[in-house]
Amino acid sequence: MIVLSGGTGTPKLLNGLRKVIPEEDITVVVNTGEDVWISGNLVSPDMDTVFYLFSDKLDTDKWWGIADDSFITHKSMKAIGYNEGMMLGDIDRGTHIMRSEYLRNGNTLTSASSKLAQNFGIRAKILPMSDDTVTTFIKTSSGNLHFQDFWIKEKGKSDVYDVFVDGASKASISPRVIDALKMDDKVLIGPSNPITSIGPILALPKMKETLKDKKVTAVSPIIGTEPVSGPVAKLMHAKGLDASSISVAKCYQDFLDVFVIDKTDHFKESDFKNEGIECDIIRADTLMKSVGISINLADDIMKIFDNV
Ligand code: GDP
Ligand code: FO1
Repeated sequence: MIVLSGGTGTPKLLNGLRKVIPEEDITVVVNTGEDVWISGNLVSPDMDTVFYLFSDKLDTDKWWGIADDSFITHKSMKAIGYNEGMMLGDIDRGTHIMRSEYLRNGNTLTSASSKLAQNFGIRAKILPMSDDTVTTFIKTSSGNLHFQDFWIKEKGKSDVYDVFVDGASKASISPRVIDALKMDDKVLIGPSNPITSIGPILALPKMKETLKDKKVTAVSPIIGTEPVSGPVAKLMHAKGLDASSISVAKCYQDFLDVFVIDKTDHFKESDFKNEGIECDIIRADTLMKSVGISINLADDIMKIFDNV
């Protein structure tokens, strides 16, 4: 099973999936559009969230960083006049240093990531979507902001006029992702932000065409017109979409076989059909407030794949 992931909604589902199927059978293709160099090292938030999840280190209150990490270095630097913007934990920073050292020694991001996964004792394959630099910018009233500047420094408050994924059209899909897609025909798009988490993965040349030949199931990160969390509504509006499960399905309709919406979603199957969305619509409990709900959702998804 190949899972396309951002850094919050899909990791919650992966937390169930890894208890339902063997970890070795999971390949996660991770968004790197939010990566950023800070204090000399490459921070890759979505990759790190997935690493920490699979190595049982993740802070699952925030869904980023390491549980019980300290922030001594970050706070000491701030006290003498240097604000890193992102709160980098001390142990988390160790991951950034290792990744960056592997890169400085000539490794690709994919091989640096597989070394990290090995060091963490992870058996799932966790692959960055590309070895090339791809960066998501948010066009706002204060200029074009890196996603992290928009989300952390500006607290997502600016008006958003557009979102663009710089470097995507010239980037290549990571060779290990291409191999994984040749070997496996089941692709799950987790409940991640379709614009800033899944959008950059789909923006890579040949990705959408490849997905047309796969069995693709996606889970909505929006229940009816209510996002579970994060800036997805603002970002979808900037792309001319209203924030709804129907609009999420529209983002994927060229290659989507099954769309999983929440059991409480007020849209009916006919509402999707009326918008020209032809895939099967399945209802499930998608609000993953506990690992038990994540496990049940992962179970439901495995049954869907058995029937596609
Ligand atoms: P990011 O990288 O932190 O933006 O994380 P993702 O893109 O992976 O996840 C953010 C999206 O996950 C948001 O649009 C949320 O609405 C959605 N989300 C978060 N938790 C849940 C959940 O429990 N269920 C569902 N269906 N969506 C969720
Ligand atoms: N999110 C915040 O809202 N504030 C932070 O200070 C912050 C620090 C941070 C450090 C490492 C990391 O991997 C993620 C971090 N995040 C922080 C989350 C991050 O900004 C985004 O939620 C993800 O990029 C979205 O996937």
